[in-house]
Amino acid sequence: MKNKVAIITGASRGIGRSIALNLANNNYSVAVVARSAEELGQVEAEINKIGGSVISIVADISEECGSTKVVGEVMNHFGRVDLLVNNAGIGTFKPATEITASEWEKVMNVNVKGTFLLSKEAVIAMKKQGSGHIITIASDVSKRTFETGSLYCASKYAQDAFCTALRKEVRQFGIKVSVVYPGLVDTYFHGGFPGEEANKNWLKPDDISEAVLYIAQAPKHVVIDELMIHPFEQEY
Ligand code: NJP
Repeated sequence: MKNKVAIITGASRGIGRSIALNLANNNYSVAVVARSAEELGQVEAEINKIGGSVISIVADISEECGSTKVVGEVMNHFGRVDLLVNNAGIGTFKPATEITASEWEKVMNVNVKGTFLLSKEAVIAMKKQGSGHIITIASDVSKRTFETGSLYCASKYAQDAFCTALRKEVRQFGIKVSVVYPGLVDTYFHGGFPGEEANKNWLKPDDISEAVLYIAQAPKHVVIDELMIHPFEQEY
């Protein structure tokens, strides 16, 4: 069977890297996207090593030219896009009175505008194909809030709302929209390094990539709209 083609944003490390490797291991051709060329090159090399089909695209997904570049290069190289994983994301955690306007814009631009821009370009391509799947890595804080989380939670609520509305728009074109809501995952996201003792019971990136694979591989007549996933020890 011809490989399906997946775009994974934020694939230079953490959850996105694991999703890219897992999809490549399961016969997807993958386009890995992030800003850091060097880290992206390492992921590309890892996928080549396992015999996968991969291109890496250096782009800032919060810019319109970045998202058009990503989908344009994927269409040129692979001729189609079956799966978009909106994974790239950032966070700033502080009391609302200490958040600057530029911090607000930066987080909203990556988490919300980036998801919108990539999804828009992917939907245009998927509509022509009559099929496709968009999976967004949102957060459990798309559905709850916490102190110092006003900016991050606002961005994840908005990202989720965008995806939920998009789901209603694109079902008629054969396009599925799924959202994953992770709890704590042991990555670089929290400012430290993966593997620290304090995070030993957190989810691992591979836990999320297994969930994404499960969602992506659902039969044609099935869609997993939402998947909430937590470390067993994390209260929700
Ligand atoms: O984070 P990290 P995670 N354009 O920091 C990329 C959500 N989440 O894997 O551009 C393009 O290790 C960045 O690459 P680079 C979270 O909100 C996490 O944990 O080279 N790419 C890197 O590859 C996010 O949506 C937890 O710097 C951009 C990647 O994004 C997703 O999971 C909990 C970019 C970030 O890797 C992945 O986060 C939760 C841009 N403008 C939700 N800006 C958690 N870890 O606990 C960043 O509920 N990237």
